[in-house]
Amino acid sequence: MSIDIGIIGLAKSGRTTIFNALTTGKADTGNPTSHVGIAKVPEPRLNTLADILHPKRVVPAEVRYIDIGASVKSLAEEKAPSDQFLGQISNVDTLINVVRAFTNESIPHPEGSLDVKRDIAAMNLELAFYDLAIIEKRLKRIEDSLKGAKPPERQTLLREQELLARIRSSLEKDIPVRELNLTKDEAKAIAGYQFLTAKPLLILVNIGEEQLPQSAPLEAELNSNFSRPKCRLISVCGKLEMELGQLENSAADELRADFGISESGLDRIIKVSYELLGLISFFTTVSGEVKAWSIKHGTEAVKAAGKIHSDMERGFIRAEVISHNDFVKCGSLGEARKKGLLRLEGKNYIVQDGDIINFLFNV
Ligand SMILES: Nc1nc2c(ncn2[C@@H]2O[C@H](COP(=O)(O)OP(=O)(O)O)[C@@H](O)[C@H]2O)c(=O)[nH]1
Ligand SMILES: [Mg+2]
Repeated sequence: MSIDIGIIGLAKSGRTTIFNALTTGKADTGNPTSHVGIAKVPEPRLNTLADILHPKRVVPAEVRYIDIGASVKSLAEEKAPSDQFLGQISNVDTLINVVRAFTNESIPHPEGSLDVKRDIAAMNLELAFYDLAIIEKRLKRIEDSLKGAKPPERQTLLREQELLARIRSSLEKDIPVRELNLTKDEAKAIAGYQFLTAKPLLILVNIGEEQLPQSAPLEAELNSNFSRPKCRLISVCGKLEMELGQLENSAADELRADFGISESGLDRIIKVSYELLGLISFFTTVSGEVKAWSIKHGTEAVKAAGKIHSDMERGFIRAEVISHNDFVKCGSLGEARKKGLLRLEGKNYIVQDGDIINFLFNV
């Protein structure tokens, strides 16, 4: 299971540019189809481990970015362009909405003028509209099914009808599904619908190079309007990040410094996406490979093992665990064992961010 991040936005907002930057890809920005690419998750602790252990291979975690070529609006309409787009957008774990803030006379804005707030609100509406269309269809079906339904099935249908009606009235009041405090059972009941407003949302304001000096106050101002639960907003210069991605690291750092950017915009995008998704990293160091893995905060050791291999989950015995900090202090697993810092944990141990784990299993 990989983490999938879907890139949406109005036309000419810079979606494909951002996609290229994130995946060091070379997708044609003039081509309105969807693009799929892989990016390595930046993780400084992985490099620290590599410096100590000198492994044969260093393997970062990966995420998949999908530049959804079609507009969300067209997907919500009856004559959807293709099932491929629908499948792609409904299966992503989180959404990035690219909003245009850069000016470029030769590339007209589809709405005729530049207005960041208007465009953010418009996309929020499109997402809600998409979910409402799904709800209407389902409610109609429930009504039909209720006509001939026997008691036990009837109860289930009525419960779902009530839940969907409640979600519909929230959406109509501009409250996305991700902000509803649904119970575990309710969340499970609607999981299959893959509502777009249920997914975490990163609003990515795509600024021009000349706006970089004002990016902090711009972000602060927009955040006071749009930051909500499971929704974050940051600004990035997509075009510059794409160019930086084509350079050697040292040249990129130099250029970034010239622009007064302290942190790579791409690193920030993935960091915030991870926070939105509640993801943490753990590490394995077996057979000459140091690897980083991403899991949801709160995952049990046995499930983390399953992330690596189903055999490890099935035959799980115990996990040898040490925190990244303790390991760095000790400098080797032998020393850590001597100091008693290598812990033996069972199936239900909740994996902590930065844990280095050796899974013991038999099959
Ligand atoms: N000046 C400037 N142009 C940009 C920026 N980001 C994208 N563009 C240009 O805007 C056009 C549309 O970008 P594209 O990524 O294809 O947008 P999409 O339609 O959302 O996929 C392209 O010609 C890009 O080079 C930016 O930050 N500054
Ligand atoms: Mg595009």
